[in-house]
Amino acid sequence: MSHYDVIVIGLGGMGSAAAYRLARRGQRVLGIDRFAPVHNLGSSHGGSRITRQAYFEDPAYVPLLLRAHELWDGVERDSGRKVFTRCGGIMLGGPESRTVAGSLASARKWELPHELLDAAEIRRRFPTMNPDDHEIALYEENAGFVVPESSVAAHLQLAARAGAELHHQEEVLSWRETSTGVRVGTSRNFYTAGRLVICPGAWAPELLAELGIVFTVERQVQYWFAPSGGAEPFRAGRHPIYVWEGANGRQFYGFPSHDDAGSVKVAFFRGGRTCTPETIDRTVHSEEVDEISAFVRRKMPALPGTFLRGATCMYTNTPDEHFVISRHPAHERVVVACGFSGHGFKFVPVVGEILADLVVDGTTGHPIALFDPARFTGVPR
Ligand code: PYC
Repeated sequence: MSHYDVIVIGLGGMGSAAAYRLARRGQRVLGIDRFAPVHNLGSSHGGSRITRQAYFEDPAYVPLLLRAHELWDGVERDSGRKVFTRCGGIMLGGPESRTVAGSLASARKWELPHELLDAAEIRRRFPTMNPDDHEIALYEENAGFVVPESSVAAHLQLAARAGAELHHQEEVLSWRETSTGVRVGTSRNFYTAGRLVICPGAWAPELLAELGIVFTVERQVQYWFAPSGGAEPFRAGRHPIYVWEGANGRQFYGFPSHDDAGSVKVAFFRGGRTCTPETIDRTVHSEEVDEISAFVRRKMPALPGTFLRGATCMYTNTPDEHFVISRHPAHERVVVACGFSGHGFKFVPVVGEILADLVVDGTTGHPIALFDPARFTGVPR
């Protein structure tokens, strides 16, 4: 049986970053994933994920985002792959909306560069957008998007270069803590290690049932359209990433066009059906295309234009939509990162750094109190 310092279960966004950061810190790492890289069966695909810093969800995320942006630059430099495009971003809605008011609170608390735009200024700067007169936006130039597939590929490449052993198409069937370490059983073999990192994505309910957290896995649909009038006004540089909150609190979001086909991606943020990785309906239905088309048409008159394609993906939501990043409350040799609730990808490199800290040092200097699983279970770490 092969022995390692650390085994990382799951090599999607978070696990690939953990494998890299651990190997870089001199650990003998085995990473295991049930699929071949880079796949579209989990939550690390779709060509783009928003990144931003004036975080409406909670100002506690901001220091992590500042560090993540530094680390994205390093990952690009070291891997030679383009991962992060800083194209600016706007958070739109009524002045009291969570999207606008929450972003402004974070920007003010952390003195982040930002501007407040009224509806006329939004229309002037971004002619693709047609807000209602009462709507405003917080603009931040440091926002943009990361390409999840490139992130996974870059982190796996860097992990392998730093000495990690990476096993793909190998399913983890069991794990347990022993008196001296951990033992992991897979579809191919048994392995032992001193420590275990579990980054299960949508498989959290199955692999981390013992945490006692009610995870809800949610089906999400991403849509790509060819705008009427062409993609030029939607290109990065002219068009920002955005999250737009409607009067009923429903948010939709989107990206500039960044492919040769001139496609523009939009999606609703949340509101999808509950699923599991096994039961998810991967067909995108015409009623769904009609629903998002009607929604975006009101706000962005050149959309929907022509529907090109749709793809499904999964969010793994915690009850409060904040992450879980922690040492396992019941197993001192195990560290977990899960429940990213549809807004985690932008944190990938800093989550990798935190997981490596927790394994190697037993603690981290990053502020992660918000992500303690004890908030749900009352069981302290
Ligand atoms: O991660 O910022 C985000 C996001 C917004 C909408 C969906 N994801």
